[in-house]
Amino acid sequence: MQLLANTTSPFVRIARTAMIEKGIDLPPTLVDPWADDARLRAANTAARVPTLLLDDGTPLTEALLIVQWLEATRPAPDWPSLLGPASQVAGVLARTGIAVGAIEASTITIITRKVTAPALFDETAVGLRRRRSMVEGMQRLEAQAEAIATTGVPLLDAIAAVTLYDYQQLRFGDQPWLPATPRLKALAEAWNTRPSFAATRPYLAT
Ligand SMILES: N[C@@H](CCC(=O)N[C@@H](CS)C(=O)NCC(=O)O)C(=O)O
Repeated sequence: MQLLANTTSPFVRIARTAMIEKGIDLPPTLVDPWADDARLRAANTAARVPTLLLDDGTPLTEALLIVQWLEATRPAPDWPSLLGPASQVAGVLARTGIAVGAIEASTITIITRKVTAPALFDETAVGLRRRRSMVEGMQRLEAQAEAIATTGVPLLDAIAAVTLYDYQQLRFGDQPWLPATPRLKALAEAWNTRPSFAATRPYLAT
């Protein structure tokens, strides 16, 4: 198995954290998705990370599809469920959706800056719309933070919320519009002591 990844992508982090929790602690194969890496191009027509190459060569793409594969192939009770008991799944997925929406707005902002440079995409009408998605997504998750467990095996909502919080700090930590989210901060601090989170924290490669 090979995980094509980079050091910053929040989608990579969701997939990697989930994989580690399901017992697959695979050192990532670092690629630059923007450099048209041949391995990435061959495996994923979208040329994006994460891309997980299974042992039989099957390429899995899209972070949440990788999570689906993990849930299907390593199900509870032999493996921890990332969705929790049936009565909690809707809430877990609803909170995950909020986090993923804000994560997508963040990565679109970072990616589209490459298109519009030297003009800053962030201040355009669409850029401001994406900012609103980030701000409102973080605020809504902050309001629901107490529903996200902080101990035991993390569920998908915890993985996505911490991934969002840390990515926002990395990319937009100096921006005045970034809302204060003390509950999400505490959630991130709690989970980042766990190996699957600590090993996947994003950093800017030099
Ligand atoms: N929907 C995809 C998004 C993956 C994605 O956008 N990855 C970015 C890095 S954060 C990438 O590889 N971008 C390269 C490109 O867009 O060409 C997922 O869930 O995995």
